[in-house]
Amino acid sequence: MQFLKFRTFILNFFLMSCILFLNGCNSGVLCPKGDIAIKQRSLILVAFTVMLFIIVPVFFMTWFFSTKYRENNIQSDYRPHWSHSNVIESLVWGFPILIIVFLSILSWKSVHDLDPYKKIVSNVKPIKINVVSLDWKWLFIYPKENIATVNELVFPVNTPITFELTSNSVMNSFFIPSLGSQIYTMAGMRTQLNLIANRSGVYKGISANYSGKGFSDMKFTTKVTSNVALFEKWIKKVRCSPYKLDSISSFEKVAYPSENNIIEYYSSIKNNLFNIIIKKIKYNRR
Ligand SMILES: [Cu+2]
Repeated sequence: MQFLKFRTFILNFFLMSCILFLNGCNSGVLCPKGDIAIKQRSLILVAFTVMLFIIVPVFFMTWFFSTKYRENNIQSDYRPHWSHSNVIESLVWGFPILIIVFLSILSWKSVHDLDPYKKIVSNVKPIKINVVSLDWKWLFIYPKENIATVNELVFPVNTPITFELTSNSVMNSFFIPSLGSQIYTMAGMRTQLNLIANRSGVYKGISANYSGKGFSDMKFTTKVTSNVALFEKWIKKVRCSPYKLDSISSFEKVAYPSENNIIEYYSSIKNNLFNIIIKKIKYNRR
């Protein structure tokens, strides 16, 4: 009876894991849709595998030593005066040192290679987008196109995107898991992030840093269009919006705290708005 129960449990557990593993991924860090995210995934996987070189032997040794040196094992030698082995000492120190050296080199190289501030090399001209985190929504300003949106980010595939980011409130973190690299937004400061999408699609964007009451709904949609024409069509659509962000007072209205905000379009923006938002906070601190 007990055994049957256990067998049902194992069977259910197995089926549940099948659902989990056969489901496949369609979003997130392990399912990258851009160059940066692909490199970050392989970094995660390499570091994970290297760490298994420690974890697996430790698990094995836990079992091995507890079996071999158990009290009722009469087959093994009893050596109460044994105290040192050069072989064990060199393995215990040497192996972790090798792994740390390897991980250090790997980290050093990838930290520079995947630096968010590093421009992405491409034949395609990058698109500049300014990001402002508000309570509790995201404002995206397209300075060249002279438009802005709330909670919707759109750009074409295979085009490097240069983000400049700031916050109009507390610290937040801008993160599109499918494209990699999260970066902080801070009031009165400017951070940068360079990303590229190699596949069109709709990806979710989140705030990865708790920022208060409306934080859990502070999400945005990232639409990567399959060509430039579709992106330009979208710009035209935004330009048809009756709403404008052409003054500080209109910006303050948008910045007023709200939760679970819908997508909004602004057909024109105040010149230099992004820099004004940064300076406003930087120089108005009491
Ligand atoms: Cu931190």
